[in-house]
Amino acid sequence: MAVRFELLKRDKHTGARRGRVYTPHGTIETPVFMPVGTQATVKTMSPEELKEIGAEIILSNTYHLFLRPGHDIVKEAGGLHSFMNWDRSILTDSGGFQVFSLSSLRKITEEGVEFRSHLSGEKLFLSPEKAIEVENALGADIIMAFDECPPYPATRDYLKESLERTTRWAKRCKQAHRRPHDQALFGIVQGGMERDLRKQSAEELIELDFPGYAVGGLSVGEPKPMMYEVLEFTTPLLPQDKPRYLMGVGSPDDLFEGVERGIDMFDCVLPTRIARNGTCMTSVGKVVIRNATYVRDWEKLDPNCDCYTCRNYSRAYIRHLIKADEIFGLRLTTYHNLYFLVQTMKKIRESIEQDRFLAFKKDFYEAYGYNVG
Ligand code: PRF
Ligand code: ZN
Repeated sequence: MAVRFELLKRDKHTGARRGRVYTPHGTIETPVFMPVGTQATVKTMSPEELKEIGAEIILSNTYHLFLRPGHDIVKEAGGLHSFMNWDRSILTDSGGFQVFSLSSLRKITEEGVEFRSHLSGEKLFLSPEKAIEVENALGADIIMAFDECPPYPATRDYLKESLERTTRWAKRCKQAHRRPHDQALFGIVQGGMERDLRKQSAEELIELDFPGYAVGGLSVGEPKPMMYEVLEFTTPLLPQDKPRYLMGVGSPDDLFEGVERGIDMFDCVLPTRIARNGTCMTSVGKVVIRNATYVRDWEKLDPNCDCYTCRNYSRAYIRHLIKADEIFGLRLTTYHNLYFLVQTMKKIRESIEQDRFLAFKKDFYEAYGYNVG
C-alpha cells in the first residue's frame, strides 16, 4: 500500500477528524491544506520556502504537464519530485476537471474525452488509461482517478449518466494503474447536488476499494449552503478509515465547514491566485493591499502573523511593490497567504485534539469578519 491513514481522533460534537497520512515522501498531518503547483511549481515560491511555510504536500496537474512539457520529459527527469526538486509528498489531479474547465471542443464518449489544447489548439485525447499512464510517469504519491465533473446546474438524468460513467472510468483507472505499491489511487465521488446519486456514486466506488476518496463536483457555482449540505450527506457515506479529500475548495470558511463535515484534505488556487492581485488573508480579515488606505501604513500585513513577510515588511512597502508590478511583491503576498492557511489548518488540528474545534471556529469567524452562524 502506497499510503496509510491513521485516524487519531474524532470530534465528539462534529464530523471533524484529526489524522495522519503516511506516504513514500513523508507524513501529512490532517486536516491539511495543499498548495497548488499546477505547472510543477507553486507560483513564485521555491521548494525551500514551501517547506519553511510548513507545506507537507502540494498538488500538481496531469492536464498541464501532459500538454507541457509532456510526461515523458518529467519521467526522464526521474519523476515530478526530482524534476521540481520537491522531496515531500505530491498529489496529482487526473485532468478530468481541467479538460472541462480549460480546453475547448470537448467530446465525451465512453472511451474518454477528446479536446483541443488551450495552448496549441491541437486535438488531444485523455482516457482513464491515458490519464493513469501520465500520472504513473509523473510519480506523485497520491493520484486521482479520471472523472467527469459535471457543470452546475445539470439535469438529474445527465448527473446519473455521468456518475455511472465516472464509476466505469474509475474501474478502468484501477486496472491501468501500474504503481499501486508506491502511488495511491483515490476515487472521486460525483452525483451533483442529488443525495441518492451521491450515495450511488460513493457505494459503487467503495466497492472498488480505493485507499482514499475525494468529493468532486462541488464549488462549481452552487450556493455555499448547498455545498455544505451535499458534504453533510456525502462524507458519512465514506469509510472512516480512509482519507477524504474535497477537491478545489479552500477559502477559510470552506476549510472550517469542510473539516466540520469530516473532510481531511483540501486544495485550492485561491490563496496563491488572490495574492498575485494583492488580496491577503489575515487574522483580521481580508486586506486588499492596493487600497489607498495602506499608502502610509507602517504596520505588518497581519498583526498576528510571524511569517517572513510579516516579520520584515510593512503594508506600505508591500502595497508599493504590488502597485509597481514588482515580482517581489507577488512573492511576499503569496508567502503570507500560504502561511496563513497552513497555520490556520495547524490551529484547526490543535483545536480538534483539545476538543475545542467549534469554539475555535467561532473565534476565527468573528476575527475574520464572517457571520457566525
Ligand atoms: N474532479 C477532479 N478535479 C477537481 C474537481 C473534480 O470534480 C473539482 C471540483 N471542485 C476541482 N478539481 N478530478
Ligand atoms: Zn504573514
